[in-house]
Amino acid sequence: VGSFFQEQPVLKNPFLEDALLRGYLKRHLPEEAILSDLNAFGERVAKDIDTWGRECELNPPRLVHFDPWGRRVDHIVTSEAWKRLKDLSAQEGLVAIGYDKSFGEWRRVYQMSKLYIFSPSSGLYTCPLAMTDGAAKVIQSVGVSPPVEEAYRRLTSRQPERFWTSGQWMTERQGGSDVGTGTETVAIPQADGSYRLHGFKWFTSATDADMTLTLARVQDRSGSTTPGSRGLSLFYAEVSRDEDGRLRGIEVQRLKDKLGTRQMPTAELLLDGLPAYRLSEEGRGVASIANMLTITRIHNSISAAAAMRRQVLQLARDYATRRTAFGKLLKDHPLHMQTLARMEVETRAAFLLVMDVCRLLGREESGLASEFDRHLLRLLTPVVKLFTGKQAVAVVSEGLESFGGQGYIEDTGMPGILRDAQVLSIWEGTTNVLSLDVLRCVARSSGMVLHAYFAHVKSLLAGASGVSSLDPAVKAVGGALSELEQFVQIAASRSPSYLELAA
Ligand code: MFK
Ligand code: FAD
Repeated sequence: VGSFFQEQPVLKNPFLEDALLRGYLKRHLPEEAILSDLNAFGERVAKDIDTWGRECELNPPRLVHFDPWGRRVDHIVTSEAWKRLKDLSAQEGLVAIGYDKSFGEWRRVYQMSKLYIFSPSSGLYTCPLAMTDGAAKVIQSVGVSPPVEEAYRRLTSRQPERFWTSGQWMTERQGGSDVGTGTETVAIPQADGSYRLHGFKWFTSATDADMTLTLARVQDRSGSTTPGSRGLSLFYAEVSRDEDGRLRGIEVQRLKDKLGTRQMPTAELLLDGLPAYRLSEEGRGVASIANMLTITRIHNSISAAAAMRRQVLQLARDYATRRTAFGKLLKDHPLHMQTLARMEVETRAAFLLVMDVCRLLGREESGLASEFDRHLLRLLTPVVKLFTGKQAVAVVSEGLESFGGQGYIEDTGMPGILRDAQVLSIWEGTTNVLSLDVLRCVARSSGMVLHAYFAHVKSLLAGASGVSSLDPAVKAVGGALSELEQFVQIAASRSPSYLELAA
């Protein structure tokens, strides 16, 4: 009945379609080889990779506890597409580029641009990649030497057969945000200098990883441990199987039944004598894993900006050229276009903020960062993560509505984008926990991070080409900035320390 069938939105090359990304790269990184790599990758994303990502959603991982003869195997069975995405990630250098010195201070902008194109089609393979990148960063910061030299090479390899991914096992039942107090896992020293870990990790994503970084309390000879954050150390462990095919020192209790992120396995793990090596000094676990948090929080922000970009620019905008209502295409309804324009502005702001953080990270890692840059990077990392995580849920939800009822229909793939956006403000630190992190870093730097921020915004306003200093928007930002600066000065003069100011 009825002869009308709506044309569906079409995903085109996400690099070519994204004028903001291309404009940003042309200004900062105008290397032909890089632009053509991103173009070719964008083509691959639209033609093949998007289908693989969808396959991961349709064919989610499952846990097989026992083999047919009753032996415990704890096998996490993943889809073929998930495995292909691992190989592709190595080939395309999705982690490796970030460690390739030949790209100098722009290595992170290049890597994150690629991940930005990849993320909404990746079947959430960006999750293990984020943790893999974070683990490589931690290893680099503690020193690329045995026992983690080989792991570092594998994490940053472009060869699929050598490439490893890493987990990040921090959260326990008692301690998610508050890992310092809530971690119960203990590390028992062995005669050869290694450790055995015993405990229960409550959330471990992409649990098919080859290795992990995790936190535990070293037990002394009397069996006691030091409570609180100062009692935590950072450990490296490989996920391996013994001759009988059983996981060494790990039991996979169950896979989580989640609102979204269903493409990848998130498990509860019992650590029952997992062999591990201590990477940090005793008691420096949280400070050492903070390097991982910086990287994964930036990845999170890229995923948030990318989800908004896909929902708005690629899909909603395309649909507005195909769907007719009240006698004209949606693109010819000013009110609909105003809605899309608002989402576009939000998305642009998110993209520019996160790219600026990637630029700062690249400067820091190539030894070019000033003290000013380092302060900015420390301040803006939690800010960009908390801001874009929340923003993504609102913008993606609005984007869904721009398809009317079709946005709510499961096999359009759109509900999955919304479900997956919801996690971005939870994992890697919730919004409030990151807000407190901002205050702590203000306090610990005696306000220096704020001064760096004020100076940065002023230099951006002064350097904005083609924009007059009399422009109302520029004047408004300048006014708000001086008010904030004055507030900070008054508060600081009344408060004996920035710690109290933060409180
Ligand atoms: C798709 C892409 C996304 C990828 C997703 C991957 C899958 C999801 C994986 C996860 O969710 S993993 C679990 C993530 N968990 C968290 O993010 C925990 C959130 N809680 C916090 O971040 C708390 O603020 C924190 C646990 C860090 C508080 O612990 P403490 O022990 O009370 O911290 P404290 O005393 O403030 O700091 C201890 C040391 O760490 C200090 O160094 P010093 O001892 O040298 O002074 C701090 O400066 C340092 N530190 C803490 N946070 C830092 C940091 N350094 C740099 N950056 C930070 N953010
Ligand atoms: P809680 O800490 O109990 O927080 C509950 C509420 O209290 C939140 O609103 C929070 O903002 C608020 N709150 C907490 N402390 C404060 C405070 N001081 N002031 C104000 N408000 C506060 N973890 C891993 O380690 N590895 C993983 O691979 C991993 N994968 C995950 C995958 C998924 C899909 C999900 C959903 C989670 C995953 N996590 C993982 C766990 C995640 O990092 C934690 O859930 C998160 O850090 C929050 O911790 P929590 O669940 O204990 O929440």
